Amino acid sequence: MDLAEAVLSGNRLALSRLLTQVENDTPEGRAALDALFPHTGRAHLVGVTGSPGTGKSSLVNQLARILRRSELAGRSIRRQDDSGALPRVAIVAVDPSSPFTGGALLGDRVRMRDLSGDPDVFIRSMASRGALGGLARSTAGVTQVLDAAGFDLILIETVGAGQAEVDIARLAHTTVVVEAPGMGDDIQAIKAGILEIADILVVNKADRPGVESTERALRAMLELAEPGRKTPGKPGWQIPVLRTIANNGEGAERLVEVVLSHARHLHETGGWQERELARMEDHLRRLIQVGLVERWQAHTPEERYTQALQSVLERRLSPFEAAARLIEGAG
Ligand SMILES: Nc1nc2c(ncn2[C@@H]2O[C@H](COP(=O)(O)OP(=O)(O)O)[C@@H](O)[C@H]2O)c(=O)[nH]1
Ligand SMILES: [Mg+2]
Repeated sequence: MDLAEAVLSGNRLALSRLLTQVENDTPEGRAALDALFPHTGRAHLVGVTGSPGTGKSSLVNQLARILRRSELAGRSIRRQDDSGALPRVAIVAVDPSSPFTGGALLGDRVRMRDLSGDPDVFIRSMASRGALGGLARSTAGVTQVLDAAGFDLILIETVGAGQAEVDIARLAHTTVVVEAPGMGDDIQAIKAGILEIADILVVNKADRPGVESTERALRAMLELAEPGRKTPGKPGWQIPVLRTIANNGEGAERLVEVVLSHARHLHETGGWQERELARMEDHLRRLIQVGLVERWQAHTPEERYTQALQSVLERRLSPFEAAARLIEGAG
């Protein structure tokens, strides 16, 4: 049995192995992704993003716990397959400082203990490496594998700090942006442009002073942003601003409900398909870009590149001229 088949049959070890292959972009990983792709498209991808320390990991923990708790699941949280089973949950932590990584702090390990041992919860940390959209690409691959492996909800934690994170957030059907009081006067996420991709805003650490002013600032931002909103799948969705205390789980149930209702909203309004289109377009464009650059690099001797760069430095060629020559010469 090959890796892809083993993953489809629910083998966790095979799943871990394949995720490593996909992260390293090996030929075996690519082949398995090709084989698994027809089995994808069922999972609800939920991005959880925000500045470091806002409580994303804690919140993701709470969400997973709630989704796996039977007394709560009695409401609307069931698998789509009529089995009556609880949804299977995967967590992908792209945050390099995430407690899901090997160097976890003691407190973080304690937090994670609630989830470990549940065979229907799978936690994976992404190594934070790779240039040229590499991280976004491997995250896309990892979520595809988890989707094919039958995880209903895939929670993707990213640090909202730059374009790479915005790109990763774009993978999600539902994006939760997490803020916390006292993160400075101007809200961090706005600087990163991440508010534009938010479907749900969370003010975590609602036990801390300043929660009202953070919430007010977010609402004011929403009012300003609303007219120009062009993100696919948005129509008719009022971006809610929720308060949570991820430490003790307060507000987390409500957040789960809102996340699930966002998926329902997308399905009912056709927003899901729009998002799928946008997601796949984004992914495909990225693969083409990376593939073209890789091909160009393989055909361009390093010296040609260095010489062209030198010519630009000496003002003998403009950057445009140099780029054009390098691209043409690459055949
Ligand atoms: N007071 C308070 N602390 C919190 C809350 N949520 C998380 N924390 C703490 O904030 C710190 C950072 O949390 P973490 O989940 O690792 O944040 P991340 O960097 O966004 O993933 C940890 O020490 C948490 O225990 C909260 O709602 N209230
Ligand atoms: Mg974290």
